[in-house]
Amino acid sequence: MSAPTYTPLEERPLKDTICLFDVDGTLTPARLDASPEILELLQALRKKCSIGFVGGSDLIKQEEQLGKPAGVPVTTLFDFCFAENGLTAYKLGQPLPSNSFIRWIGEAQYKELANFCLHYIADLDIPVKRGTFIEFRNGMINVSPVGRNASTQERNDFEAFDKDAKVRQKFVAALKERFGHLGLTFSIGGQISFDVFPTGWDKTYCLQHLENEAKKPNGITYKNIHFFGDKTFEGGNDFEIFTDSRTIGHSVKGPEDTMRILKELFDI
Ligand code: M1P
Repeated sequence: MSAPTYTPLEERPLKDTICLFDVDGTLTPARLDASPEILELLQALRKKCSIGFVGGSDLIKQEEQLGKPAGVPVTTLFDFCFAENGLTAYKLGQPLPSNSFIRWIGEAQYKELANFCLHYIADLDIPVKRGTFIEFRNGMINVSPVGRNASTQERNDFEAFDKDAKVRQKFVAALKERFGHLGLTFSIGGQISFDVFPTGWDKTYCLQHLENEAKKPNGITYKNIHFFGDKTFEGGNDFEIFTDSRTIGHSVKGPEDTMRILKELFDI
């Protein structure tokens, strides 16, 4: 595919409508590439309204799953690209204001938080400890009592151990007690760790970029924000934006289902 040409946003038939898509499990099979069919359908949809994606991973991952299979930069395929839930954002290929965890929390408070975690881990009596107990990411930190260098076997062992020992649950309770005033969310999602990020930095974060559009000269007020996601159940990472009063939520079973709903809704 060569870089798609597009009609200016304000000249599209449904100019106050945008379709926002989760990536994994919605536009692509989990962790795999987008199919030519869905990429083509998205460009047909783009003739009618604005389109965007909102993914939890960084832009490199979305480039691999969406841009690479299309053979063009991912920022040319969508009007709005929201990586890391919108902390990194592009409109028509141009960057929008970005944000980061460290900018939000500040060095002094971050140091307190990191020191607390490292002391807490040092005092933990667990079967195995490896390395990288705090992973510093752009939009969050990831804290692991066993350490992110754990092998697959060590991961599985820790997960099994933690089911009974509740190491992570107790760790999170201690953090909430000590840092409750900071407005942080602690999320135990995987096998060996938990994520720490500012409350509200879920997928709803990207909606502020759309709201900002309305404030620009001749900017568009998006009255209909359709969101498509597969993890829309409580605890899933699409839940907040799916249930947000600003969006019209669609729960999908996979890319084929997304395509089916789009064809029905937009006659494409
Ligand atoms: O996607 C769920 C979690 O997956 C990983 O967790 P773990 O290493 O504990 O299995 C991490 O990438 C974590 O950030 C993420 O929430």
